[in-house]
Amino acid sequence: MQRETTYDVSAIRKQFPILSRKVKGKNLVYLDNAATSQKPSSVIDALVHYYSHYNANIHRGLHTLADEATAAYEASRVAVKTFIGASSPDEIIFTKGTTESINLVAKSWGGTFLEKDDEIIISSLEHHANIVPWQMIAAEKGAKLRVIPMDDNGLLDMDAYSKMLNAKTKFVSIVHVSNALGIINPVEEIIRLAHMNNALVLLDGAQSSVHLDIDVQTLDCDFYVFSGHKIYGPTGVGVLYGKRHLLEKMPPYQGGGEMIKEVSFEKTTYNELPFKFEAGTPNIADVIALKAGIDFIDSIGKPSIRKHEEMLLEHASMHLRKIPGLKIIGDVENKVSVVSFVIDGVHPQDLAILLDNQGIAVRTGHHCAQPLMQRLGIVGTTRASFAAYNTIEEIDALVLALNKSLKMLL
Ligand code: 7TS
Repeated sequence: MQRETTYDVSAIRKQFPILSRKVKGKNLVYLDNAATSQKPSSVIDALVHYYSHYNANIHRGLHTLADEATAAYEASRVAVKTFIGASSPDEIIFTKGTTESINLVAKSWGGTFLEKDDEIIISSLEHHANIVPWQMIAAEKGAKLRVIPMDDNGLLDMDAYSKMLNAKTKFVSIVHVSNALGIINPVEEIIRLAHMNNALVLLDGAQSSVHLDIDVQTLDCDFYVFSGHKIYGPTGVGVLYGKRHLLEKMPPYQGGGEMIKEVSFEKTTYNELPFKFEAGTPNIADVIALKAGIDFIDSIGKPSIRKHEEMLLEHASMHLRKIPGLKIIGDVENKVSVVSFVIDGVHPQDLAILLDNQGIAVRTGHHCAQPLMQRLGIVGTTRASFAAYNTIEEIDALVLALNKSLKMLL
């Protein structure tokens, strides 16, 4: 039997309570998954179960509840390790999210190893979270931020990149998949060239972690970061993966409890990995529930989800292209299930309001990628992004609602 026939989208939808709600009297059509995915009952239940049955602080108390909470917290670390193919759970640091993970690396690694006139490379497609922390540390250290240019379709200029690499290049921080356009960057080649030049590479996996099979050891990236809330997990928890030998050389990001071995007023010795980077009481409940998000993905399998999402993307792109004046931005071969578009004479914000009135949730605006919008010469786009639970009927509802909205706007 073929995969498509075994993909039971209605059974998947039943696992997401929010999908049965109405918005403005209409069935919710949630197409803003690149901002945050919805949560299956298993994730919601994991939160409730933790608070109802074994809420305790971890790694500290010698009592049953603390032992259970510690075991569940550490089980989540092991699940993340497997999810991205790291070699050890010690290389998995829990943070608040992608933003905090990038800030941690910029401050801790950059603060220690960057010197005046060193160069950091990012790309034209970055989310602000992978621009601002590097600008901050570059200003502090007198280092320089360089940007890989792209063509009008959003494809990076790899020739320009290879020419940019030089003896001063210390770090390359690149978005794996663009949040605004869905384009998958050629990160294997970016990493290979950076390493030939002795520069380290961080991959911003906020968008890739949910769609693509990730094996950090095969990719050979030095750091990989992502957010739990975009992979069907809760908000407030994210991940920093780093190669052990790099994390070992980096100083702690914050000081406090848990990250120490021994403290006196004269001197503190730091704890081992990963605890060195997890100062204070962490976000125990959300870390535990993150495992349920990963288990949800594993229960279907990323390749099956990807195939379903590709079918949705193809269907959406085909029908959107037929709308007069509509242009898909980043309409390239190698992308995930995100479709970003502009329509002649229509402001994305006006469109979003009309779509919301019809129960359809999409994202409009600059998508926290203002330099990308400037490069494209647009104020923003309308972005529909698809997840495991979306259906062909929802895409058709989007297309119908778009045509209806355009009649009112034009
Ligand atoms: N990097 C990328 C590529 C992202 O897509 C996002 C969030 C972040 C970093 C920041 O993640 P956070 O969890 O720390 O906030 N992207 C989006 C988006 O596209 N719409 O809303 C949030």
